[in-house]
Amino acid sequence: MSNLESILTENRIFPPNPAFSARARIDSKAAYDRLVAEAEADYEGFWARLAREFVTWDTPFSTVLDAHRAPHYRWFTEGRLNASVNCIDRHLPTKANKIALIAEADDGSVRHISYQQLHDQVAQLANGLRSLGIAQGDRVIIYMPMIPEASIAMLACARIGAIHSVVFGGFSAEALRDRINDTGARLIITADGGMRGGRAVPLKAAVDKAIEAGCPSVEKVVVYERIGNACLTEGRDIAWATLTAAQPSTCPPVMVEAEHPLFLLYTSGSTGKPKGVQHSTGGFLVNACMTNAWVFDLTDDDVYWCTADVGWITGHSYVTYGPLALGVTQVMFEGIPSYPDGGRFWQMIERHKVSVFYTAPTAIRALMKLGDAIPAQYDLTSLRLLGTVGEPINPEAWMWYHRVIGAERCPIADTWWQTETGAHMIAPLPGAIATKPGSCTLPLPGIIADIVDDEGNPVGHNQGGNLVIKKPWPSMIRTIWGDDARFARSYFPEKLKGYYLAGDSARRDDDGYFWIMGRIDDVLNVSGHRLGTMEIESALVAHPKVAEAAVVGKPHEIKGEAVVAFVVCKGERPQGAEAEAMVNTLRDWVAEQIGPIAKPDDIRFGDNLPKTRSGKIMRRLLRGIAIGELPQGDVSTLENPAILEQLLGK
Ligand code: 7RM
Repeated sequence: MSNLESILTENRIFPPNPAFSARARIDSKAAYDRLVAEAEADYEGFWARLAREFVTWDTPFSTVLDAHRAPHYRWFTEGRLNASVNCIDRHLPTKANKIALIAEADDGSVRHISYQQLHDQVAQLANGLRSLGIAQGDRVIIYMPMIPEASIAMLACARIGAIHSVVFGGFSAEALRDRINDTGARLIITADGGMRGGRAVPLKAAVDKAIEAGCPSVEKVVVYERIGNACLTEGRDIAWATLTAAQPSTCPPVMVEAEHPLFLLYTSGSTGKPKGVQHSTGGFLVNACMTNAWVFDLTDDDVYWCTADVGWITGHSYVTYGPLALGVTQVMFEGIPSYPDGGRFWQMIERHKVSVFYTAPTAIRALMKLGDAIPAQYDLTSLRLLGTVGEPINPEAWMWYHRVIGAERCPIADTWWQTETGAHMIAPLPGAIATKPGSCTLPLPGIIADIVDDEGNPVGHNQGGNLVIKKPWPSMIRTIWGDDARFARSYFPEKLKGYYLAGDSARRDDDGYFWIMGRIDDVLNVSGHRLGTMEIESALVAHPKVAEAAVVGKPHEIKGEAVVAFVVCKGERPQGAEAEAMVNTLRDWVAEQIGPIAKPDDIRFGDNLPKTRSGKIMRRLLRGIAIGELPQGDVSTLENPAILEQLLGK
């Protein structure tokens, strides 16, 4: 890994906007440096201070970090708390009537829910769950559309100490069944359906199918009626409205230990069955609060909007738990960015006066492809900060986001983190850190990130290597549900000196800025040069006719691996002679942008790329297609399965 080469050069730099810094919590590079120094001088003291500042404890902790069972680290051991109290009850004395959720449905109708109303609804559902016999430690599957009741269900579980596992509403019955069975859930909370882009998503039908196929642990199903199509199975299903109707709107919270699992969230690895990532209550909340306060700089007057679904970790830390724990007003959106047209996001920002907006590079690129005229129709002056997450953002898309959406005024927080890390790890503090397009900048104070070779030794500046976190942090993964050995093997491999292995490759530039180069599994080896996929993709997307690109390797007799690029063009997909000409143009372009070594041997055009439901390109499938094989195995987590055939040319 130590000879992983970096070929991307990006020299633009954007200092913090002085107007932003003037009101930011962390307002200068010096303030950032002081926090880094504080954590360095007294690591446990630093985290203890933040844990007391951001989280309300019912019983204070005395131990900060317990490393006896490393890598199963424990944080804030004696502390007791309840996550729903932190997200709701503690705000009631001062802001009971403040709007917690502005929920816009697919059809544009809007509901406002105050913190008091949120409290009452969470309490009623929590009491309802109790009446069904659900108690501390029981697992509950949540399979819901992006409506307030999804967050309410999560918070109701947290209130009684039940462990929730949210399954994204776009997953199939099979994917759902696997997750139900791995958790051994006693209860499922779902809706009759959800609405996305004018079409109903039949959630309850998928639950029925999953249970029919065999989910022996499931006793009850709670069904929220969203689309007026609830079909209840006698003795097993109960309507949400029926369950909650007669319940009191107060519910004494269960004060759990800091290490009590708040939730499990499944994430698919490159091989093997999905991993149930287990998060704690105390440590998770500390980092969720701290990053919403520092990276998004959320304050009482903000209207915050994270477009992620609650089925992803981003929806846990940056929709349900973090923003509510800080007591802010947030927008929650059921639909999709392209419905009724590609102006939906910008229209919603104007309508709700959104000030902090957080979305994924895949959405930014898709909207960029539609041109500048659409966002220009809306008043986006309420925005003060933009964020991205999920993938490396190519400089081209970064610049568009900065110029067209942020009017060159809003800082961009490119946030690197993972399901396993629970919260942002490397991201700019926008009032303090200058940004560079395509870099997630510097580790947050208290996060000891580095880039090392396969033996755990630091590599030099501008050399690619393994991204690691050298010390435990509060919101880190605790284990893989039911598989401690896989947890240790995957994230703390012996040769790496006890560091947490993120599985990403990255480099640091001369200023110490981190540049993510892609997943380690995706690294190419062309004639002995190890190249990250991200840089070649970035060069391709910089061409004015290219909307999206994915790069993989395929075996090559002489070079070891050859570069294969899958490209989506702006406008129509080129065919015949036009495609041939475009192939030559792009090969020359890449050679010119980064050098002949990265020149694709093979370029294929598609209308789209195979992506996970959260928008990540599935390079594993593309590697199969590159050698002419229709991928075998589970493709149910794929957003658009039909694209595989097109890319294969079948
Ligand atoms: C939050 C989330 C994690 C993987 C991670 C990276 C990639 C996420 C960025 C990024 C470059 C970013 N959790 N990734 N954010 N790569 N820059 N800002 O996405 O568990 O679903 O995925 O996503 O490869 O390891 S996740």
